[in-house]
Amino acid sequence: MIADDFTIINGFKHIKYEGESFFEDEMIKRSQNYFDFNNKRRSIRHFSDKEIPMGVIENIIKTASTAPSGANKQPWTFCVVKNLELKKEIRLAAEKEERKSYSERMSDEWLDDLKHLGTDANKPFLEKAPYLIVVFKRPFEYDNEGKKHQNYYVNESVGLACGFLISAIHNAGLATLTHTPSPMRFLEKILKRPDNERAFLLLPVGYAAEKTFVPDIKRKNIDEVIKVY
Ligand code: IYR
Repeated sequence: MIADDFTIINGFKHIKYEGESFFEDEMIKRSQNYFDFNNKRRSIRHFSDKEIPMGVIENIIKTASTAPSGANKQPWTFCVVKNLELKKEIRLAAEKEERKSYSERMSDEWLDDLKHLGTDANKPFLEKAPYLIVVFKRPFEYDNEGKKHQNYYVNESVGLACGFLISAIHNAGLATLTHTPSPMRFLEKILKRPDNERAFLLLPVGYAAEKTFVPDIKRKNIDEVIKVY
């Protein structure tokens, strides 16, 4: 006899979906509130060095790790850097790449597009923020015999996990910045990551510094981003 709280598909156990659903009025309220909350999220460049409990960082990363991924391979590793010397080493290496990017690699149009954000090659937040989360993608895995196995939709999967991560950081009342010092190979070296990992994104995490200013920019209007068929 098969119990009604699970079933077998292709020989694999499937359990009951436990997702919640709501009556329409509740759904409207919740979706509006969630938007209002997310609409307050901003990327910031000035952090306080105030401590954050490691348990919060763990919860944030557990949330990121709930993201969907190709064939459920969860092809990501989140490195948490709190060590001051390591943060400094990362800052110096990132600034070295960024100086090259700003002076040689980025086009005039790109530099022009960045002007209103007030960015430059200096990245003091990489030392100031209490934590750096360095996200690595894992294009393949090794099995116990050392044979390689590809992961699937790795960029999509890790991009989604980063979205969840950023949202969880905001939910905790903390702030971050999606920092992409390019090229990012130095992060693999400094953190001594295995050869199946590639740096994907670098996120300083902390409280916003007191009186943080952010650029006065607007999100696109709903009519510009939605097309209903
Ligand atoms: N990676 C550089 C440049 C940069 C690029 C984009 I696209 C931005 O939105 C902001 C900055 C830097 O972090 O300064």
